[in-house]
Amino acid sequence: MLLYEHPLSSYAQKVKIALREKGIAFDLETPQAIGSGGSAGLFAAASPRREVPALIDGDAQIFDSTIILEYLEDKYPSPPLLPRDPAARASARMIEEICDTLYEAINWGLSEIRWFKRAEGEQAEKMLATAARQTAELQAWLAERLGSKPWFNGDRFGWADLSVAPYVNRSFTYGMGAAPGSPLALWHARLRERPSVVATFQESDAATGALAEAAKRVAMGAMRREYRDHRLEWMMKSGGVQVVLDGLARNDIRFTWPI
Ligand SMILES: N[C@@H](CCC(=O)N[C@@H](CS)C(=O)NCC(=O)O)C(=O)O
Repeated sequence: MLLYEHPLSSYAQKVKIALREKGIAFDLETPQAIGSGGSAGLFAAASPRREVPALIDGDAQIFDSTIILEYLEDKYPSPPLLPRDPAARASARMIEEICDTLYEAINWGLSEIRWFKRAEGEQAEKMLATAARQTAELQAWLAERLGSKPWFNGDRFGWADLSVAPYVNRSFTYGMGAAPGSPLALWHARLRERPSVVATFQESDAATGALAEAAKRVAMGAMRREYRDHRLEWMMKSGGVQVVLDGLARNDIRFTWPI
């Protein structure tokens, strides 16, 4: 199995945790020109939006983290990552949906400010404050779903947990983690003991250094950031209308295929 990924992609992290939990051997490759929209070859054929993750398994070419998780669960049902109970399965999927769309967009917006320097000074401060408030609201929603259970999935770690993991972990690295000693913070500490998660977060931490060059790479034309669906909405609703207009004027942002 070959997984096209980027170690900083939360979506790729979900899939790597699942592969490791299931004990499936896989190779990793970061597609050339990822982040520019100009990728080619097998990756681009497998992933028309030119987004990671994409999984190649023999003749099967699968894009989108949720669809890849479903494929893995269908093909390798043991150990199961989804709970058995229909309501618990629906709960796992709803948690994943909120994290992949609304939570991810906040983290992404924060990286646009912090690493890509899309906003600075007072504008950046305001946007950071908005992101902090939104993050706290989503974490409160997640804490309610967790309740007194050890895992979002129930008694055992699973699909719901690996779907929350990259996003809440990123919040901690951005200084927007859950309050120390809170159920969500204790869940995060338990999470960070699992070998599947340790390996995945180590890969992400190792790649963080390259972000120092992010704004320079955009200015050089090596990257055109994908302002898609929830990410674009986050910018528009969180004080970044000018960021979008500037990016369009400089042609260093792009929308999703097909243009
Ligand atoms: N819905 C997709 C989203 C994947 C996605 O947006 N991946 C980003 C990285 S986090 C990407 O590859 N973007 C293309 C680019 O930046 O060029 C999934 O769940 O896999």
